[in-house]
Amino acid sequence: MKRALIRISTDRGAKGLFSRFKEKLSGFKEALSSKIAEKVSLAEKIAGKKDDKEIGSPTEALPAADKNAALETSSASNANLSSTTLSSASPAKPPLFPEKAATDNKPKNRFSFLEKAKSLIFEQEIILEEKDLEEPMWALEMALMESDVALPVAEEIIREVKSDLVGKKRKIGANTGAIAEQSLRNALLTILSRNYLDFDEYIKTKEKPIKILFVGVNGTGKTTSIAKVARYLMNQSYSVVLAAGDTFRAGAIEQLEVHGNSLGLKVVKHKTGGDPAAVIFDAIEYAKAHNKDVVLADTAGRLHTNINLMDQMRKIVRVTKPDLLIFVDEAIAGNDAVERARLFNESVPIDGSILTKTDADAKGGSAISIAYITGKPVLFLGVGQTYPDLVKFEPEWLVDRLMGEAEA
Ligand SMILES: Nc1nc2c(ncn2[C@@H]2O[C@H](COP(=O)(O)OP(=O)(O)OP(=O)(O)O)[C@@H](O)[C@H]2O)c(=O)[nH]1
Ligand SMILES: [Mg+2]
Repeated sequence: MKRALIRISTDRGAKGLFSRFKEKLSGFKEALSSKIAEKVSLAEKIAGKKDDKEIGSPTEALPAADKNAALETSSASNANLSSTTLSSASPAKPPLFPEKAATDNKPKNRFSFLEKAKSLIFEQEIILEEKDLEEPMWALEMALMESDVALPVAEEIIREVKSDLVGKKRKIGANTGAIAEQSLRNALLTILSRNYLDFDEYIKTKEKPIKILFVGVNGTGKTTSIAKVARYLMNQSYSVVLAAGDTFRAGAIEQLEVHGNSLGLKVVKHKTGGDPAAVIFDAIEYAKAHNKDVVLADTAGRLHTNINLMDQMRKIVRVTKPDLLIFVDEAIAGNDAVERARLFNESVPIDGSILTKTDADAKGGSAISIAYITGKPVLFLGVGQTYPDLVKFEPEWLVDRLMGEAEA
């Protein structure tokens, strides 16, 4: 099901969007294509020899070397057996090396041929076996690791791709790369859809005022994301109040006020150094008194290792009981962002994430990994520095860009 998306401007840093991820994937696509090409050419070789022998002959689909061996074997057998598998065979000639022929005349020749034939082409189709995928899977694993996809997520993607490719019949088409792409696309969609939450539906159905708290490390884009989400909600006719809960960093209250003024929103604030829990509590009371729909609360940036600030965060959560605790981090931080999300989530369970600066992210690993690792949905992606540069997270949108099928 396609949902409406906010359009992103195309003029801002979008060129680099996941460019490295796409580049790295080409190794996987090439490895799979060349493996398929190898199988196809082997099959064609066999098909070329097919006319030589009658249907029903066990030699009809053998590679040249096996075929000769089998013919030799059959000829040798003709001398001893009344029935023959090669009805068109000319009167039996003595084998050139009778001893060798006798040794080779074992059922294993035919069985190994049958095994091989199984993996070859029937009616323009190819069946890939697990061993065919060793090289392509290695290339895929490397691509995912180099794109900062977290290890358990990379392993899951590889499992998905493998189970999709192994054993199933694939039509041989002109574009073998499409097989690789489709399979990876499905795997990514499966993984990214796992923790999906429809933010719009949540806001629509949740009792008002809805309290949303934004947390994360310094400078990742919390305050900017609050302003973007405020505008996003206002566009859907919701009323919004901002809470200046970052009482720690100099200038943080003023920064939120600038956004409040631009958007025409009430900003509830105390003085710098005040108690953030009290500010946010006041903003909630204000929203209740004025029938506002949503409170968006800013907080100071903090590292999970800062015990005092993490205690403060727990206190804010205890006092204000947010409906959504949103972890904000920047996509460009890659594995670090994913690890920080995991640690925040362990300290105070989050409800979802926003990944900012996706517009500058060439790798894509954090966007692929963060929901899987935290078990909580990605709600939005930040794709630039202005208010409209916010995309509601949709697995299809992200996969289209990761796979290079759409430009941001
Ligand atoms: N390119 C880009 N820049 C962004 C995005 N989101 C935020 N920024 C920029 O990141 C910088 C920091 O943003 P803030 O919103 O102040 O970050 P913060 O997390 O509130 O920072 P602290 O309050 O200091 O912890 C600003 O220059 C923003 O313009 C984004 O999606 N893309
Ligand atoms: Mg801030």
